[in-house]
Amino acid sequence: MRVDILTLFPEMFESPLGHSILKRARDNGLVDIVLTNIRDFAKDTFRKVDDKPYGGGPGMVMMPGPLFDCFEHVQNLSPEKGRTILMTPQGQKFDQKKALELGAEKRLILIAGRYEGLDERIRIGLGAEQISIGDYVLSGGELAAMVIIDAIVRLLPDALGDEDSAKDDSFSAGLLEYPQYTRPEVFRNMKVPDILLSGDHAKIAEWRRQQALERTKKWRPDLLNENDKNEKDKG
Ligand code: 6GU
Repeated sequence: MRVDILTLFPEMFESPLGHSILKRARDNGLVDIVLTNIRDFAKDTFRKVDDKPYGGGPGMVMMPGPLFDCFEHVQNLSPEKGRTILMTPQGQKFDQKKALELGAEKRLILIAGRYEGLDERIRIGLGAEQISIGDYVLSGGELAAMVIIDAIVRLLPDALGDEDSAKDDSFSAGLLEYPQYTRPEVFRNMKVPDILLSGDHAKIAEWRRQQALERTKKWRPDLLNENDKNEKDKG
């Protein structure tokens, strides 16, 4: 899969993309992530990409010209048309289901803009879908783009060392994760549940399912309602 990112701050992506699972996925060719600086498409000698809002008001607005030129350049870097996504708090809320859906695409083009700042003609002209990572405002779409890339890439086949670890994730089954333990058996008077030491794999699986269900009821009951709704939608 190929992911293009259009941003004014490509350096922000270096560390998250250069470590751990994302680094390995890139090194192994599972995902090709290409950063393009929108400022390289500014037309004047000051490399200006934003201007004052028509009608007045605080802040600056991202100009449509450089972004359109940048987008057209990026789109032509590969024959695959791709799915274009504008990172914005006005977008559809991103979740695990969306991560799976986007992970099935051959190409994504993510545009990381600034909040008080996209000329409306960018949204309309590019016909981009809009995605938000939650109901709060970030200073720009960069962090949000990194969040969705991380969530998508770790779901790609072979991105994780252990084949099964993504399937068992929180949310994949619509439930929170069951509690995990490792050595030592007793830590500060807290003991690992006996069942996990029993070697009875069927009983362990049933215990884990039960724990996941209880924790979801207690901490995120909204997820259970969400699952019920999805079941009803299916008929
Ligand atoms: Cl995608 N962008 C910005 N600027 N703020 C956000 C967001 C995105 N998602 C939540 N808050």
